[in-house]
Amino acid sequence: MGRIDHHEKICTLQTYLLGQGPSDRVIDRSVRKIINGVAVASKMISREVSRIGLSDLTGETGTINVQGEMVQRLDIYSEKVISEAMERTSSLCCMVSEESAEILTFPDASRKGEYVLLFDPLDGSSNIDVNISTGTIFSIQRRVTKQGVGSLEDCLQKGSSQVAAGYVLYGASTMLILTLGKGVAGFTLDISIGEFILTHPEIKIGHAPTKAYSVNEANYSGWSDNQKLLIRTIKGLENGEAYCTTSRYVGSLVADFHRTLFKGGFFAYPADGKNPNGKVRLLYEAAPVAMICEQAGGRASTGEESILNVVPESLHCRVPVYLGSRSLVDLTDKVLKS
Ligand code: FBP
Repeated sequence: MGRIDHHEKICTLQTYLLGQGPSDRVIDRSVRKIINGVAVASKMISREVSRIGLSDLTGETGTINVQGEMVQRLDIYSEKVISEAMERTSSLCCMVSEESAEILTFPDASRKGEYVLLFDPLDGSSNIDVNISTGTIFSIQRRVTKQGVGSLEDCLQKGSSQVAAGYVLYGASTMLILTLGKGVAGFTLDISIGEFILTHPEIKIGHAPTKAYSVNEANYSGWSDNQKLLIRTIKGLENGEAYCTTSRYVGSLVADFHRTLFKGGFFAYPADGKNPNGKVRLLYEAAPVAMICEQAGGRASTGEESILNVVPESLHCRVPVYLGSRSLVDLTDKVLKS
């Protein structure tokens, strides 16, 4: 009898959301439609990312977005395919995208939608044309207003009320990491059948012996004394005891967080002279990643409070980010408050 092929026991994203996988929890129909919609759009983005250099989606559009960043063609393509997939779900009252200054709504569908999607269509886009990993990050909130098209009130909710959060990593393989508030699961895209297959049913933050710290040290001169003390302490320069024995920095939040999730360690984007509130956006970058991190047994802090407790001030507001293994984020809070 031949080797049993793993795929004969496959659990796809759809079957997982229908409670036919390891968890028998059936997810709300609208949330299922939204997550499946993001999954379909991310397959299209994955195809285009893997064809960079071959397609006319390479390079910049020549326009600057609300963040003051040069917009890449793939940023716009990614926002478009996600928006079109979401319109077909009729489950959203509105959306917030990193690439759009204002709230996005659909003329007809928005009225019926019970949820809000907040997303970064292509994170790390400055790495696209050098073929380094990028990603799509998403957060789903239940609307708070009663009816009609969604409003600012529906968007500016704390991370602690997220119904679901996830990201898709466009790396050596394309992976979707998802939490629905009860643990974290990972799915790998099998391009031979075009399905996200459950490959990591229960992700817990890693405990690799050689933990990496991940921060852009080029910003060091703009850090406060306590922030400098924190990084020196982690590197063992303060008392000779290194908490992390190596450093890694890709410059794509999704890629740097994914490694931290699977191997343990520490990722930070502190506030600094250039970025007084840090660089990472709260609603569609920090909050979803923080929910995944904490659901996997890690911690996510601004240095003052849990990222999930921060009250958003505006659609594109930023927060300082310190996340990863509990012990390292506990150390962060202790040093930064000292
Ligand atoms: P976008 O690419 O979505 O704008 O995200 C910003 C980002 O690229 C993060 O992914 C990453 O963590 C950070 O900026 C890197 O910033 P820097 O180049 O300043 O280190």
